Amino acid sequence: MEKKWWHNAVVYQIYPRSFMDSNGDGIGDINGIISKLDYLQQLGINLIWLSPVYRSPMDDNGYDISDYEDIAAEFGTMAQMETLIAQAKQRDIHILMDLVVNHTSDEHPWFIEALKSKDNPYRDFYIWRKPAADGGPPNDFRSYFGGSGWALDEASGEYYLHQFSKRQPDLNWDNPRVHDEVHAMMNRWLAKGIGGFRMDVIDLIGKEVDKQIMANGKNLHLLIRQMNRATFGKGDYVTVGEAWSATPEDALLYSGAEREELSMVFQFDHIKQFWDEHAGKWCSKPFELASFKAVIEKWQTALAHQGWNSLFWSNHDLPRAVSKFGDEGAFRVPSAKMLATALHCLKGTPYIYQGEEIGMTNVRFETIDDYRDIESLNLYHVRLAEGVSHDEMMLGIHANGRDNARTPMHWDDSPNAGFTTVKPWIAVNPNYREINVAAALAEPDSILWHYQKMVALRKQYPVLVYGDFQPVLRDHPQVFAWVRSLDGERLLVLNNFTAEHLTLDIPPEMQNWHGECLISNYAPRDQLAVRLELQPYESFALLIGR
Ligand code: TEU
Ligand code: CA
Repeated sequence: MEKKWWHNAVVYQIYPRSFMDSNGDGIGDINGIISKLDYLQQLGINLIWLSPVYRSPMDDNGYDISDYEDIAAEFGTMAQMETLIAQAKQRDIHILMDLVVNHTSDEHPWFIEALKSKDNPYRDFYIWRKPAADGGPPNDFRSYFGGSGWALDEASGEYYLHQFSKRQPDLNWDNPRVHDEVHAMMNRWLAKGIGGFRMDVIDLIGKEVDKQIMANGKNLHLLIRQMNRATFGKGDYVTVGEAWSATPEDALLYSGAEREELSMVFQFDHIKQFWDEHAGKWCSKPFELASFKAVIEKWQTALAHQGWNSLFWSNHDLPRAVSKFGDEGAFRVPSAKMLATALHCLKGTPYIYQGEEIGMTNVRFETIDDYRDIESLNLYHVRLAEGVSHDEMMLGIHANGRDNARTPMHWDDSPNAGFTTVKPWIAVNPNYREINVAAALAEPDSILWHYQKMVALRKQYPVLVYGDFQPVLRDHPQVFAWVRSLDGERLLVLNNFTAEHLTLDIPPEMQNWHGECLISNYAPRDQLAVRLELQPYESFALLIGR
């Protein structure tokens, strides 16, 4: 496999609205991010995925863009954005901008023009259909944010498509003028010295609307190859596509070296597997290790020698990692460290979502009024109208609502967790007095220093980057273990995924394994034996001596 500069890099995702407020308006901003670059350099990350900071009416917190080449006033100015890019680069950190081109805001000039008349030159930048015979929406396609995916434009009597909110009209990627405009915009951002792009719902841009094929439409990969050749393919950039529909076969199409498409994709099998078939994320199934292991092994094996995996437990749309896969209570610290070791010892590019490195947890606001996320708010009302009880829906939002990830970052135990000096745009998680960066920096054995060590190990040990993945103890119901091997070097990674003390019988062929324990969340383990007594969530990585 051709080695890439970013193969041993770790990505840190920033949700600007909730990261750091520098001007006391309760909203995080670009100068706030700049003020924390030394902290990120100390953590050792080399890439920042920056969720949208572009001009936007913020119907979906910036994923509804009205100007791709201007910065939202509440986040700052283009000059500040250029300073962030430059100051990050000085610290060997490269910025991945969020590319949201499946849709724009309904305040984008293209859409404002399109609304003027059916023969406006920008009309065909969007997807219009005549009403159904009953005057209603053209078909029964549902928006991800509830309700119909079609909105009526009274003036023209036609409906436009919106897969997300009605203020996020979908762009028509069958229109080559859309390609040209987007490619030109991307090249202007690349010229500003960014490191690449995270691409929002990229699997949806090739949609075949009338067949209601939204994801993986027939032209999708052609569109991505065209984008590659017209923009980032000209340089050594990092591109990661969000693809909720992706299978391992799709991922090989997206990230195969000879494909000239993307560096990698975000796939969500390890997330969706715990969603209810019918209620989806609003009714989550309990975590179950066997099927979880099967999904991770599937992806590690499928992209073993071709393509490249992304590795993440959470992001700005998902619940907090330690709440979903670990323990928020007595074992929050060891389980958060186990999740760090497990993720960073798999093959692919690891992503750390802001706050994960200090073990931030989900939040449980009592009333729906404390929530801000358009998806949660919309679906709360939609499902209550369908007869779901308030309590049941609040359970769903507490478990999988997107605001779990969006409460302000905990910098210290001062009011509002040191995020802002005034009332924040969304309430702070009350556990900030215990869980915050200042406390973690002061505690040598904290989750934060564990992440820092894990990020550093990735730069030291090529086996962590390029080593083959081989599961061991496959049938163990509570332990997830594997061996990474490269050029005769072997690394055993063993994780107790439960709060139980476990007696683990070691297979004969592994009993004399010994070497250097690179990282652990309890006492280092530098040799195995006939049997191991594992602590709750115990995890270690053992570089097996030759
Ligand atoms: O997300 C795509 C998406 O489908 C998820 O938001 C979805 O709602 C799911 O329920 C996740 O929990 C991307 C962005 O990441 C998200 O923030 C935007 O809201 C969305 O696209 C529209 O741009
Ligand atoms: Ca601010």
